[in-house]
Amino acid sequence: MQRLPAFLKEHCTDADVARIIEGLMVACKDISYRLHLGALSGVMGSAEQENVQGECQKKLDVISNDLIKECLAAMPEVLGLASEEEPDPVACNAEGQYLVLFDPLDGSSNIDVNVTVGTIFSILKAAPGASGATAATYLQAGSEQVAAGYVLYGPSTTLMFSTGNGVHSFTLDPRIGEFLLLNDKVEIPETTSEFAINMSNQRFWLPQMQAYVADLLKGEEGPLGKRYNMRWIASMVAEIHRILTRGGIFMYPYDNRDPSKPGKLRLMYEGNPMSMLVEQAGGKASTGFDDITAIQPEAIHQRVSCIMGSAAEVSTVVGYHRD
Ligand code: P6P
Repeated sequence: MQRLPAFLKEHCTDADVARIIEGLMVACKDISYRLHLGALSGVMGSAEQENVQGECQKKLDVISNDLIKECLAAMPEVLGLASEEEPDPVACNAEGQYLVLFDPLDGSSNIDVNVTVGTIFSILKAAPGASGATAATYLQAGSEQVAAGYVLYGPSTTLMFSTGNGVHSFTLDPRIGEFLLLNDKVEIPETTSEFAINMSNQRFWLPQMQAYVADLLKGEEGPLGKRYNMRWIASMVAEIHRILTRGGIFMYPYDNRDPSKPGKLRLMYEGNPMSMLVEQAGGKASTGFDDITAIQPEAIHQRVSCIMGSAAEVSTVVGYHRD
């Protein structure tokens, strides 16, 4: 089974991007090791502080963020970074041409109950002369991403990424510390009967989303004509990994609990990278009204309504929003 460095050398035309992905994996292998020690690592529980999102940080949120920052700051290819756990962008190396945006540990509310979490990353190219410390440098549409991926810390540690020529999956062999190629062309089935959404928010959704979910719950007798199954892990990386592996639709749609937030998930380092992966694997990613990767960002931590997965099912949901 091909090792990640050899695969990148063969398939990633941009050597700088290849080096950034390889460098990121050094931090992710360290995160994987600490997570798989669980409570023995002594880093479970709350960090007793909040991040810029107003969310209570776990100790491993802070540790993971620091590990990734340290890795990226040491790479001459990296001009700057933006993180869910950082209020502002962080300049790295003036000679760098790339920007790395990441959620160091997505789903971290699951850590203390031993449920799968993951690191999500997005890579953009900086405009010539841009500053890594300025938010405007990062505010590019998802269609501009040169690479995107995640590392899933589950029963096994899996890397899924794309540099624009399909989606590739790897599994970490902890005996040798290498990511080994599993599938060089990951594809999402066109149709599905499996949906993922947090049903407790049903009364806060737009009427269009309420109508779609009501119809899919009618099963074979309803207008969608089939029985659906439901999953909700409360860890986007785990949901998207399942969908990339066997199909499905993931939805964290707009809800009116806080009108200032058009969704819970963050566009730049959750919505965009996951949308690139889903689209590269033959799926679709929409807000219900627009393609996620077409959105022109206005702020690094802005939120977005996410509906993504099997193309035919996402098109059905978009149809409910447009009719
Ligand atoms: P809820 C994790 O906190 C996250 O950002 C995503 O990974 C996940 O899909 C979602 O929030 C879960 O949200 O409201 O169901 O806890």
